[in-house]
Amino acid sequence: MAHEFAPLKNDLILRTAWGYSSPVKIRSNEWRLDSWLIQRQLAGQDVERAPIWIMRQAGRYLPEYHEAKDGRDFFECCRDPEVASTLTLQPIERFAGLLDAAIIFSDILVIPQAMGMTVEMLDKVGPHFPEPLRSPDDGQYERVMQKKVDVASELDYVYKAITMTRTKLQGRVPLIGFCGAPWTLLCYMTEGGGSKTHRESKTWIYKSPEAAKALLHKISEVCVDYLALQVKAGAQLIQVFDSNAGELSPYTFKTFSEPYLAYIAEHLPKRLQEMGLERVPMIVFPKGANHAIDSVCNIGYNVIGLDWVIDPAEAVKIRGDRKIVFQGNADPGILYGSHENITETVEHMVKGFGGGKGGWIANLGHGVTPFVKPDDLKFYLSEVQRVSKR
Ligand code: 1CP
Repeated sequence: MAHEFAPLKNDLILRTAWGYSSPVKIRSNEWRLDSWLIQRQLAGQDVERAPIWIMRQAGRYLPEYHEAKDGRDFFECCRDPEVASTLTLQPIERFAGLLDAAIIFSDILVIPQAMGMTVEMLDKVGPHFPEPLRSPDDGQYERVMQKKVDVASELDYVYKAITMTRTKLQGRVPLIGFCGAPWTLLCYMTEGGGSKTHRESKTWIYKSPEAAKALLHKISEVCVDYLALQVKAGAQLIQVFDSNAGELSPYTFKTFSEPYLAYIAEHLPKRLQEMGLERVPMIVFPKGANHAIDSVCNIGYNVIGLDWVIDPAEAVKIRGDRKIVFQGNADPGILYGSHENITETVEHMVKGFGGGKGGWIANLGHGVTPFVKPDDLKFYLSEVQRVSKR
């Protein structure tokens, strides 16, 4: 039984108390406008400043994360809805009033787990698959391809965590659900973890392209099922993380990544409609694939996440008058810098995205990295608010 989030009476009361308007229909019913800053921004309304959230805003750089985790295994924490919702809320509480969204505490690698693969999180190493997919002829590939993936039961704990988090949030900020993009997940499933050379994933696409495409298609179907159930459980926006998009050339990105991102953008709204649910804004983050911004603007996402390797003004020029919102994009490394340099970076970024008026959700160009001091992130958040205010 998948979890269903029943809107809280409090959501509306609280938001009205904070001076926001009540929900109305917008843009020929594309989705319901909730009156949080991000949603108003996405609806093309005039907003008072840029909304902001940060990839990996929960996690290792926060002392309270280590405290709450208390030495437990990472995936064990993901599977415990009480713990996952506590971890999701930590940055919202620490940076109260400075973050405009929460992102559910989980990982992109829960999909390979649901597809029957074992994934461990090794301390100071990262994800590890004891039995990665090594060739179309090995039994593991066959098993993964044959398995009927029941994301409703396999990932039930994620939906429970989402519903619990919505309840605990009490309407403070909207909640983002997410999944890994098919290409990025294929990399982890074939490499067995992170990789510098991408030997295995490149062997798959250049030696066995048809088997790789079959796997990418299968992952895409699972992503749609999984995201739809996250929305049902209460996720109000979704993000697809293609963290490894930059490993592909412009040509191979068109073959092995973009069509599968497009599949998700096309099929998720259809699935939600079949389930009697309203569509939610969709964000895609094709990290390192700035060559593809022009075409990714046309594949059905509302928001494109940008890494820091492209200048905001350049991205805005590529977008032209298309109704796409950008998200990003300061170098996460700026948080190791001085406050003067943080301010300078924020000023440049705000100017490049055209100020806080519209078309931009502030973030970093990738997740916040370990050893960042929480107070330096706090300074970044408050500078974005200050500088992007009209
Ligand atoms: O305690 C620990 O050491 C675990 C560290 C950790 C955390 C806190 C991992 C291991 N994953 C997460 C949570 C996580 N992962 C979130 C929710 C928290 C939040 O964003 O606030 C999200 C959205 C992810 C997504 C994720 N996992 C991505 C895509 C985003 C990105 O950073 O590119 C990827 C590639 C992963 C794989 C992964 N999970 C964890 C590690 C160490 C890795 C390898 C990549 C990496 O080092 O970031």
